[in-house]
Amino acid sequence: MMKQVVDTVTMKRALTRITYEIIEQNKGLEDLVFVGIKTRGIYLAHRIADRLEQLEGIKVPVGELDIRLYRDDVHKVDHHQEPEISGSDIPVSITDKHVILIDDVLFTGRTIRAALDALMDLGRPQKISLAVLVDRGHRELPIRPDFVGKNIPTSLKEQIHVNVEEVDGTDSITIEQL
Ligand code: 3GP
Ligand code: 5GP
Ligand code: MG
Repeated sequence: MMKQVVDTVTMKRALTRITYEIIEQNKGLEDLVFVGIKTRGIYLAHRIADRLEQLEGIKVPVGELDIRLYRDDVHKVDHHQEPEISGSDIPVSITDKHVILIDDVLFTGRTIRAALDALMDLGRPQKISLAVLVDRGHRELPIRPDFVGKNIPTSLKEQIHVNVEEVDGTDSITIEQL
């Protein structure tokens, strides 16, 4: 069973609000680097970068991290496996920069932990923040987002679907009962 919880307009507003929050909290936008996490986080990172350019006339570089679970069983309830980095493409040095990690869904926090590891290997950022479109709860590590589109408390039997126009043909968020 699928239930839509966020429609197109609301999702665009949430991304715009995150963009304003990033602008408000960063005096020197020149030091920012966005890093999107694998598929949908990358699209969201580009959306926020485009919006920020419209609003402030500043182009923030956007990089990518590909983080996967060791085993390909994302639909199982057992999430206690360590994600690993399977690729990165970050076009600028992150040393002394303020890196904002951007992902679609924050769940246990293990993906972000792996992302932090990967970033530390790539350079010495001055600061790392986290922006997510959805925080679905169930954290297993002391990781919290700095920018949140929507808090959606879930049960472990539910799965969030973040649809983005670039991949799914529409912007929306739905919940599926597994
Ligand atoms: P994404 O790459 O766009 O983020 O992990 C591969 C895809 O599976 C993800 O898409 C994500 O949307 C989806 N997914 C749904 N539930 C889970 C989950 O519990 N863990 C992970 N890693 N991915 C999930
Ligand atoms: P974590 O590592 O925090 O447990 O999970 C975060 C990663 O897994 C994110 O990159 C996200 O794409 C994916 N993920 C976890 N749960 C869900 C979910 O319910 N829906 C979607 N779309 N992705 C999820
Ligand atoms: Mg994701």
